[in-house]
Amino acid sequence: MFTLSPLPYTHDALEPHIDTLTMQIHHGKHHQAYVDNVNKAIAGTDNENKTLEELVANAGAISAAVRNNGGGHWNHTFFWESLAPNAGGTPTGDLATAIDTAFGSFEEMKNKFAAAGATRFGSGWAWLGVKDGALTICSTPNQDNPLMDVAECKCTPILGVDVWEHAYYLKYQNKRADYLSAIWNVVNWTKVAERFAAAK
Ligand code: MN3
Repeated sequence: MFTLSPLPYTHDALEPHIDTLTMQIHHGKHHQAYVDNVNKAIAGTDNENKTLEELVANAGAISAAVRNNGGGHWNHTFFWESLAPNAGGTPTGDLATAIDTAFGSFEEMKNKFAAAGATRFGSGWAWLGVKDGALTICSTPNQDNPLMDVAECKCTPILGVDVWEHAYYLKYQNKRADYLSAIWNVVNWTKVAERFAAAK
């Protein structure tokens, strides 16, 4: 059975960019619910002993409950680790070079990522990932991600940002673009660079 890991920082650590109450509800209630519901979905089935990565990779073939809640558990775990206090800034090294190669500049990458998040109708995620050795940007609906068999876009994600209203509504209300602009202040580029090195 899966359990909810503590956040890798305190609930108020991402202030003022992501507010404390949002972090408390998002991690303690929303993420906890995905964990509880994926556990319910696999209890007593052949999928009970599969890893989360195995469930996600086969989510479409298994069930809607595993797709939504296994995806939700994987995505949120990935999201918390993608962020950090005293983070942001600009990527360096091989990642910075790959961003320039794929998008022209860091600013253009941010614009394209924000557009992917802003144009996702309803709920979903924006992703920066590696495909065929190069960086790519896309978005997925609901709790899908680019590792799923049913993914709208396939890649190895290195950064994922939640664009569900529950991720930003208390502070940003309907202004998803403002949230997507503020998020760059708390992106953990050290972590993203580690994932890039592993993926390429
Ligand atoms: Mn969420």
